[in-house]
Amino acid sequence: MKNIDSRGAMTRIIHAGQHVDEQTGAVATPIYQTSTFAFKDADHGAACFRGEPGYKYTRLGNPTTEALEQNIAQLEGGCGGLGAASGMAAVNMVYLTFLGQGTHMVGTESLYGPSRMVIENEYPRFGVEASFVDSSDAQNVADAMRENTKLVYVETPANPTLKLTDLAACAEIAHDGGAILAVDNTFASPYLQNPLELGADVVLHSMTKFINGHTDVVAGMVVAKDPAMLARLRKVHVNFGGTMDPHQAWLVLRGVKSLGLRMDRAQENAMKLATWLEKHPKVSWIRYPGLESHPQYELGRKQMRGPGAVFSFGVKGGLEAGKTVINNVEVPTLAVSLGGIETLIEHPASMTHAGIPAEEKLAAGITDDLVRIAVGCETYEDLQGDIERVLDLI
Ligand code: LCS
Repeated sequence: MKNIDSRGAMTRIIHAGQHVDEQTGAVATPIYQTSTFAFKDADHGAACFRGEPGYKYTRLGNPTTEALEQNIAQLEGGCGGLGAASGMAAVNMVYLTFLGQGTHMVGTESLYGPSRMVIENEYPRFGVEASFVDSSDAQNVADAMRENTKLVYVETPANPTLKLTDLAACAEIAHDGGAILAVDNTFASPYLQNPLELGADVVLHSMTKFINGHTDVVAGMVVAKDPAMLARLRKVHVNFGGTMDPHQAWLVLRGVKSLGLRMDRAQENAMKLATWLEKHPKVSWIRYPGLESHPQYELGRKQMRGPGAVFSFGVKGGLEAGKTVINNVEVPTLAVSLGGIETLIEHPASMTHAGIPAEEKLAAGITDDLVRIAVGCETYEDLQGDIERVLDLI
C-alpha cells in the first residue's frame, strides 16, 4: 500500500510491512521456514556478507520476520525493528547493547519481575549498577542519575501496579544526563501509546501479550528511533542469538492484524468492569488508568490514546479474600500473562513478581492483597456476573 504513514491506525496495523507476494500473489505473508538462503555464486554470497541487500542465514534476517519487524516499527514510528525469541530476549537485547562494565541504569521499581531480577542478579557480574525508583514521579529519576548512567529504562503502565511514567519528562532527564530512554510498551501496545514520539530512543514489547493477542506465542520486539542505534542493537542481537523464528513471526503477524479490534473491545470491558468494581463494597482499592481515581489519570490522557485493559485491585480481607476470588472465578482463567483475547487473573506477589525480595516488592507497591486482571474480549455480562458471584463468597 502506498503512503502508509498517512493512513489511519487500523489501516496501518493491518497493512504496514505487508506486501502481496510478487511470485504467487499470496495476500498473507508466506512463512519462509528456512535456516539458510542459496547464493547465485561466490561473488553474490560475498556481496551479501559485505552488507548488500540479500538474505544469508535466518538468524541474520528472514523475510517473514522482517515483515513483522517493519509492521511494528511502522506502528511505533521507528526506523526499524528487531524480532526476538521472547519479551525477555528483547529486554536483554537492550540491556546488553547499552550497559557494560562501569555503567549505571535507572529503572522503574515496579517492572515485570524478571526485567528487574536479571539486572539485580546477573548484571553485577559484568560490572553494571542499577537504581530502581518510583518513576511515576520523574524527579526520582532525575535524582537517581549519575555520571555513568547510560540507560533510563521504564515500563508504563507498569506491571503490575499500573503506575504511569511521564515519558516526555524522562526523555529530557535521560538526554540531559547523556543517557538514552528505553520504554517497555507492552501494557499499552503501539495502538495506545508511542514512546518514540514522546522522546524515547528505544521501545520494546513482549509480543506474547496484546500484539499477538491469542495466548499461543512467546515473542519480543525492539524498535529504535534512529538507524545508528538500530545497527548497535542488531550487532549485539544476532550474535547473542535470541532471534525470532519465522513461524513464530508469522503467527504474530496473524495476531497483530486484529490488535485494534481486540484492544477496543477489551478496553471497553475493562472500563466497565473497573467502574463497577470501584463502587463494590468488598473492593478496598483499585488502580486503573481509565478511572479518575488513578493518581496519574491526567498523564494517561495526555500520553496514551486509551487506558488499556489491565488493572489491579485489592479486596477487603486481604490475601485470603483475594485467593477466594482467584480460586473461584469461572470466566477468567487463573494464569500469568496478559493481553490475550481471554481474561486472565493472577496474584503477582506470589507469581510473576515472586522472585523480587519481599521489602523491594512492598516498596514498589506489589502488596500481598494485589490481584491483577487482564481483561479480554468475552461478553461483558459474563465477566461482571462471575466476579459478582465470587465477591459474594467473601
Ligand atoms: N515486559 C513486560 C511488561 C511483561 O509483562 C513481560 C512478561 C515481559 C516483558 C517478558 O516477556 P516474555 O518473555 O514473557 O514474552 N509478563 C508476564 C506477566 O505479567 N505474566 O506472565 C509473563
